[in-house]
Amino acid sequence: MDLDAVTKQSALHAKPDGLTLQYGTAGFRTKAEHLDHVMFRMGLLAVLRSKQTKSTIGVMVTASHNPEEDNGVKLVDPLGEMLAASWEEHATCLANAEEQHLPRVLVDISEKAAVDLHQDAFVVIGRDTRPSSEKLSQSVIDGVTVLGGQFHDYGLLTTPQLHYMVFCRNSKGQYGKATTEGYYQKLSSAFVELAKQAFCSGDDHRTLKVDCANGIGALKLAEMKHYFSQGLSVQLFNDGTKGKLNHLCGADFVKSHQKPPQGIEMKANERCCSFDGDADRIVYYYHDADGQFHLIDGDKIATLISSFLKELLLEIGDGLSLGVVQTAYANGSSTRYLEEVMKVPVYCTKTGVKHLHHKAQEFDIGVYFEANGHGTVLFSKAAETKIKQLAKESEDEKRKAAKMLESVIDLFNQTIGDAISDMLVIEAILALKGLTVQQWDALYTDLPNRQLKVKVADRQVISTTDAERQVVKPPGLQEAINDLVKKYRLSRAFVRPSGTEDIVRVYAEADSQENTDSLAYEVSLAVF
Ligand code: NG1
Ligand code: ZN
Repeated sequence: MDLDAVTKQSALHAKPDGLTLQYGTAGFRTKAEHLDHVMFRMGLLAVLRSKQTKSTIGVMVTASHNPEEDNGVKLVDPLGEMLAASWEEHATCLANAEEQHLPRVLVDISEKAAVDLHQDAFVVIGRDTRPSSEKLSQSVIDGVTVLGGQFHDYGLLTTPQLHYMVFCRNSKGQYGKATTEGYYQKLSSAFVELAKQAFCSGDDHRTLKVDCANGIGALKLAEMKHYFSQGLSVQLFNDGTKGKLNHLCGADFVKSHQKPPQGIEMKANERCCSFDGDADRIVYYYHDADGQFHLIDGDKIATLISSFLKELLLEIGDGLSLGVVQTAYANGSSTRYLEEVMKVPVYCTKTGVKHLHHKAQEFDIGVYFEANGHGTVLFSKAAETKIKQLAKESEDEKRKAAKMLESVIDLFNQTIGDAISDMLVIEAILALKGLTVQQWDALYTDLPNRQLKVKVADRQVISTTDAERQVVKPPGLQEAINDLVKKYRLSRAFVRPSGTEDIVRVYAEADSQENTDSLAYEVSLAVF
């Protein structure tokens, strides 16, 4: 490690005095103008992580659904998953080290993590469409090169595309080709294969309106749509040519305001969906004939997918286990439906996909979704092998189901939630099952729910347990919440500090929207 060179380069990416940031739920996120030093240092860290794991590491420059002025960065581990928790601590130490301590912190991390400094390093970089992203990703590259790392800059990519690239490179091509072309081909051929079977059963050609949040999803979907046009035509809205990123549009806006995005023309009963700013989340929705808006969120997506998978698993009859993973934000009706009607085991983890992802890995087939539309399905190696074998050897219905599952495995981005991949999965399932968006929506009725944000002096004074459903500190707060919840029917409420914004989030459910809103408001007063 040439520490003198690091010190020299770092002076060009100097840390503002006194600024401290934390590697949170989705890496570092704050105003773009405060992030130059963080980007440079994450370039350094990616090289160390690459040397330690002897694998390609990814660095994604994005702030997802945050306003356009923000930015962020996260590292992607060898299998395309989120950075290991122990390295999140290293990331926080490195980002917050004052200039003069930087060399010592680098040496400390290398020693603590037993990094072999003679090992080669390779880092791949992607970025979203924010105006600040190009310059910030150049700072990442400066960090990589000053430590002698090799790199490939993919330029503009969706977050899940970068995760895909990392896994492809480390699985030596087994997962797919590490190019956007490879990604488009892998997903599209799996989709077209499934769509063909739906057309056999008489479904017409499908169309879908997509709100792209004025983000990267628009560029990538525009490139990709020709690959799967045999099975689906997509019409893009909020494609970034006019509006501002995530402003009054996108999955986060639709989910949190429970209303349609601006900039999309919706006709009654027409299926529409929204991506978020880096295209790793998706929600569906429609207007009914009375003009009422219906949101189909991550919970209903998980329900559709798991009921489809469960049917196929029954068909192949091979005893493979299926589990669904949610967070405390999952609507109570979805949990009840999955457990009581579908008889599928459901687990609750802390917020943040890394927690859901790890839990989902415990099953042969693990379905995980956050209510906000971030999720995917993981297939264990054993399940994949079994399914492939049945697709070759078994007969008739069993073989058909196994072949369908084989395509489904290819269609999911198994590294992380992916709006494009999830959209194609959903479209394929709806076509195969001959379901309209209304029929899908009618699987169960959401309990009225409300999310509020509360600004407090220090959000970290709140700590939680039981997958964030119970407050431990400050004392008395949980008792106060319990008392408020008791006042309403079918009610539930919890609070937790956000990992991506400087706020405390309040969530409430109850029997009517009016009661839910009162409960959420009363709980937010208790938080002050
Ligand atoms: P925080 O800010 O920690 O609640 C939000 C989302 C998460 C996850 C991350 C990363 C909610 C309630 N929280 O985290 O689910 O998606 O952003 O983008 O939607
Ligand atoms: Zn996102």
